[in-house]
Parts: sequence; C-alpha cells; structure tokens
Amino acid sequence: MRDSDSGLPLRDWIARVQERVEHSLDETIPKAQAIPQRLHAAMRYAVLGGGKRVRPLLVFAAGQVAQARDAVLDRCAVAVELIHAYSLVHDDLPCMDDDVLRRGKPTVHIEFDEATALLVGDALQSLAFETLSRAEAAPAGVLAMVNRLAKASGSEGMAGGQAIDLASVGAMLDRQSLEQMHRLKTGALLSASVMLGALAAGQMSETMAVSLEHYSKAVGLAFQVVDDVLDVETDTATLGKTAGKDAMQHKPTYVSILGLDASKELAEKLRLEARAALTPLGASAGRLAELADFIVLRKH
Ligand code: GRG
Repeated sequence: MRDSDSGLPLRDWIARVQERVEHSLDETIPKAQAIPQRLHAAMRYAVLGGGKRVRPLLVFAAGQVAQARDAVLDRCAVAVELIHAYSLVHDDLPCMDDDVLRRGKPTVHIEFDEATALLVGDALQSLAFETLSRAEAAPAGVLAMVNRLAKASGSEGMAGGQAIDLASVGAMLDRQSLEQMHRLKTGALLSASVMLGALAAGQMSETMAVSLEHYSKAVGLAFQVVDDVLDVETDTATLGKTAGKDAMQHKPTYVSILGLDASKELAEKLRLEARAALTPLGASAGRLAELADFIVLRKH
C-alpha cells in the first residue's frame, strides 16, 4: 500500500484493501473458461464478490507493523481468504451446517451441486498453499508462512474446531470448552492472518511476535463472541446468511452460556485487551487497533 494510504480514514483504507484483494483473487483463481469449467466457475462463485475480507485486512495491517512488501502481502491475503472461503463452502454442506444462504446468495451446493461444492473446497485449499508457496520472499520465510497456515487450518486448528463444533450440537459445553472450540475453529485462522502479515517481512522481533500473538488471540475470540451475538440480534438480510441458526440447531454459544449482555461485555473486554497488546508496537500498529474496533463493532 502507498505511503499516502496511512493517512486514510479506516473506511477508505478498508475499501482500498478490499479492492486490491478482490483483484488478486480474480487473478489467482483460474478463469471460468478454463477446463474443468464448472469447477472453476463454482470456485469463482464461492470466492469473488462477497465477504468482508477480514482476514486479508488483518494481513495488510500486520504487514504495516513489520514493514512487509505488498507483493508478499498479496499472496498471504489471497491464501488466508481462500482457506476461509473453502471452510465456508464445506461448512454449508448438508453433512455439516446444512445451509442454503451465504454472503447473500445461494450456497455453492445449492447453486451447483454437492460433489462440486466438495471439490471447490478441496481445490481452494490447494490453491491457497500453491499461492503462498509462490511468494517472492526468502525460502525460509515462505516455509514459515506455509507452516503457520497449515497448522491453523488442520486438525489442531480450524478443522479440529469444526470437529468439536459438530460433536457439541445438542450438548452443554462449559465456557472453557466453548472457548477452546472457537480458538480452533475461527481463532486459529484469524491469528494466522495476523502472523502471516508480519512473517511476510522475513523477520520479526520477539516483542513483535509476543504482542501480535496476544492481539490476534484476543481479536480471534472477540470475532466469535460478536458472531454469536449477531446471530441472535441481526436479521438474515443484513447477515447475508441464515440468522438464529445457533439456537435452532441447539448449538452452545456465548449467548446461550453467558447471556446477551455478558457476551457483549466480553466482546468489549477483548477489544480493549487486543488494543492494549499493541502498546509496545507504537504507531505502526494503528490499523490493527482500528481493526479490533471494526471487528467488535461490526453489524454483520
Ligand atoms: C469445514 C474445515 C471446515 C471448517 C469450517 C470457519 C468454519 C469452520 C465454519 C464457518 C461457520 C461459521 C459461521 C463460523 C462463525 C464465524 C465465521 C467464520 C463467520 C464467517 O466469517 P466472516 O464473517 O464471513 O468473516 P465473510 O462472509 O465476511 O467472509
């Protein structure tokens, strides 16, 4: 991003990053005319033209702290968004959350078919790692980024969190187990997005690593607490996905365990914790601080 971008109001900076990421994603995913056309069309349908791009925003904001090069950040941003998109496509399948609406349009298995949706997820995951492996950075740095993203996506990260989530339907989880599930299911990829942005610079001081890990954990959990609140308080049209599903499916959530008010208080506490973790990093972490607000105060 240009130097002049640092003075932009948050809303404009977000729009600029979103536009940049949209372009990179468009370039990365094979065109719909490329064989196999139906799979590529479905991949593009799943990824392009929707979503807040929160994970890429975290990549670019963390990249500012570490002074990483934009060309490397582009690859990281694409990689985390492709992993996220794959998880949404698979999550919406009948064998998982069984949903028909995502980002305001029919889910991939409804628009296409189940087998295609399965392959879309598989192919997006592979494309994420292929993209990251092509980052123009020192090999050791690229390896560190690939390693972090793989760990965040696998059984000790997002896929593991999803397994716990599926097993917990109808069960009563205590607060600690709920937190562990969310730290894996959504927190791990959000944390990885922050850390990839910093790793993109090729080096990171101990202070930076500690601050960013702390920040990303707080923001990752805050994101989920807010997601639980929005599921109760916001309508389907605003969310772009089916509202009220957690209660409908008897899923344990922050709202069901703590109640609405205590969940909101927790989100606020985590927002402040995330901001405080950035103190040692000074002004360079300004965008990350603003993103903590954006994530907690969002309306969808
Ligand atoms: C299938 C391995 C596998 C994992 C799925 C992340 C996930 C695990 C499922 C998504 C289900 C869900 C609604 C989780 C709550 C938090 C979340 C990831 C919400 C959607 O993310 P946003 O708000 O979505 O960043 P957009 O559409 O803005 O990108």
